[in-house]
Amino acid sequence: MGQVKEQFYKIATKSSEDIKKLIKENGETVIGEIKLSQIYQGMRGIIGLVTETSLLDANEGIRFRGFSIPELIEKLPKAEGGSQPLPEGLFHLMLLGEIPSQDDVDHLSAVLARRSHVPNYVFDAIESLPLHTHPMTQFSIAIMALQTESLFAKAYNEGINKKDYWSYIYEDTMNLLARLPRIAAYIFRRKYRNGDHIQPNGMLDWAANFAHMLGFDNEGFRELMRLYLTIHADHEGGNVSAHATHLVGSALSDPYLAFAAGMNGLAGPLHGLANQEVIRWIEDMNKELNTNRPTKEQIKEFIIKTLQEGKVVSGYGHAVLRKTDPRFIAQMEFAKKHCPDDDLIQTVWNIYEVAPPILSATGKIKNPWPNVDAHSGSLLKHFGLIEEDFYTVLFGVSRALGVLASLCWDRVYGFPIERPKSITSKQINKWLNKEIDTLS
Ligand code: HAX
Repeated sequence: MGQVKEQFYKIATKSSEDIKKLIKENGETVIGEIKLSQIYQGMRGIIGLVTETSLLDANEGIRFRGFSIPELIEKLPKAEGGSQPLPEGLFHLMLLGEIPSQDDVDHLSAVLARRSHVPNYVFDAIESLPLHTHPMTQFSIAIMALQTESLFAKAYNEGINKKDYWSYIYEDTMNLLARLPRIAAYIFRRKYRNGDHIQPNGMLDWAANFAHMLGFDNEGFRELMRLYLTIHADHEGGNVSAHATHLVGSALSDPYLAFAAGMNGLAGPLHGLANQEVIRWIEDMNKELNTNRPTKEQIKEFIIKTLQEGKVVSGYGHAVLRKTDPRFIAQMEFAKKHCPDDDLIQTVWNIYEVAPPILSATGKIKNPWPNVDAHSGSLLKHFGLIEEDFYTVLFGVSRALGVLASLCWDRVYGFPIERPKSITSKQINKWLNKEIDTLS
């Protein structure tokens, strides 16, 4: 057994025993009430999941195993000469619950580099798609093509004890994490660089190697990738990509099937695709106004027009957060250091000044503040990754760290198949009219 796997097993087994005891002693404790409006409105605020890797506070933002984004930036190991955290370190933290040492992270980088080989038939599957296929669709299909590699599916097929599920899920997790950057980079180079592919460099860390395979070898872009792949990794368990991965995994679908489901959710414009939509929205505004730096007054008018047309202002709002997303702030700090005078970045900051009061004034938008997607595209554009259709794939590579770490925990805990109860409106009306006693 590898050193990370052995450590995980030790920590997870102990935690698993604690959970069994907790359920035995407190399983009947009531933790909340559910209002009728909540089941019609996206289950907001209903606590229905356990996710160990991170916790989202509406006013404070995300904490990964108790650490905020600024704390991660300070405490996680860095690349030599770099100032951004290595995302492998965050994976270690989410999986094991402890801040890793530099050696731990170097070890993980080497493990991922060693496991990164992608079989040719995955590339053939990508090649069979029309070039105009959206990169997220290509990404999802490639993950599905790679599913033949699932050690969990193979072992399950041969017959394994349920106590050993976690071990194969762990192996699939590590293999998938190792291979995703290669797949994503292949899609990028195929679609936007005439199929001029770049071989991996096993001496680089996970993010730098990804940047290298995309075709960006400067240190600024590597640092951006390290930050980007860290801050997009996890956002507790209820968001669509995390929840879909967890839900599909609960049927004992292997990590490839489960993660592909998560990616199909991430590809929606109200979730991960918002990073693409933000840039398109700004470019539409610039085109209409024939400028690269719209004034605050012009931005204001364009936001009002967007709302009047019944569209969303992408990059703003959140189902849980009720303040500026700390992931937005982390990117803003990065931009202040590296590219404060960039026209697009200045526009993103101007939108941040004018949008919240307008969104608040609608009286219905619960969170008028920017989320992670409001800033990410402008930084990528600055460093030369200008193809916004690809941005959600970058998000997906990062999101794998959190949702797959969680999947390992799901199987150690032996969580059952997820199956909440649903109800019809007819049944609800009967219950409200006292024609029936209970809602079941
Ligand atoms: N622009 C316009 N209208 C918005 C809005 C926005 N940015 N945010 C919310 N609203 C609207 C909702 O559509 C809803 O309208 P209706 O009552 O007419 O249906 C109303 O305000 C109340 O919504 P809410 O309770 O404040 O927000 P929800 O929890 O329903 O939705 C969303 C949260 C993130 C989906 C929403 O804020 C939104 O659509 N934002 C724009 C898209 C976006 O940036 N998505 C990325 C979110 C972060 C993320 O997951 N990243 O991957």
